[in-house]
Amino acid sequence: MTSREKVEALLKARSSRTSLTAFTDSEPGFSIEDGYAIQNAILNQAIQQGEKLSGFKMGLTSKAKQKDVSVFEPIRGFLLQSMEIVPNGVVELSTRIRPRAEPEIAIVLKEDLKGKNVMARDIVARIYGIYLACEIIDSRYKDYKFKLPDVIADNTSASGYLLGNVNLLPYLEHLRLMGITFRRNGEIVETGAPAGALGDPIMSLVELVRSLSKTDEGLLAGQVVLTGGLTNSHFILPRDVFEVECAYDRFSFSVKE
Ligand code: OOG
Ligand code: MG
Repeated sequence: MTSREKVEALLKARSSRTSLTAFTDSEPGFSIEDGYAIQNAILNQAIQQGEKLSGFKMGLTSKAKQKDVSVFEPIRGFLLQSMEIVPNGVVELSTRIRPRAEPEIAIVLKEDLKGKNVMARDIVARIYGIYLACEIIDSRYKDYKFKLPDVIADNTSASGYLLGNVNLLPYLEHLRLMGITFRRNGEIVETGAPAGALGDPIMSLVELVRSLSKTDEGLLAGQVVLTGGLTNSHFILPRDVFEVECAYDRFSFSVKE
């Protein structure tokens, strides 16, 4: 399969809601670089169709997530404005294949930042906001079975995201060890802490900015960064209500057929 065919296959999987087998199954030489080239082609196509880039996501930054999909390296994807769902809003199943949800922390900078030697303090000096978040992922591969290059090509399974309304920046000092609960229909299904993401969600931004700098790109003020799932993700089913909560914020979403 050519790169173009892979792009088309991923887009078609999404629009027809039928999953693919991972490219690496039949093409063991398919590389991480090939994966990012496909992810970029998908982003460029979305931009050409009038979509707006709203930020980036880091994935597989926690042990819980890495074990779940048997991929042990952080990855980067992009977010589009159209993927954002308002807090306490509705997540639609009709445009997705087999979505799952995972609690995360999102960070927004107030100043642009780029550079391959960026440090945590460079991030901290530029934070505008820190938000409780939830990501909706939806692998375009059957049963979430993929290797690193495949999941990168599939924009790291990105499908949607919600951010809470409370800016947690005043509590930065307590962020790493601030407990988070994840409830499905009132029952706790996961508990976690922001430290789950590379020890500190700030380190996810360090990784992201360093990774963007390889192609001389950077993170822009106002862009949303999802720093990575803190717990296992959970399948979302019709009529489910999920809630994410921490000491200073909580929001929910309901799931519609
Ligand atoms: C890959 C996406 C990983 C995260 O936060 O770790 C991710 C997947 O689980 O399908 O979004
Ligand atoms: Mg995620």
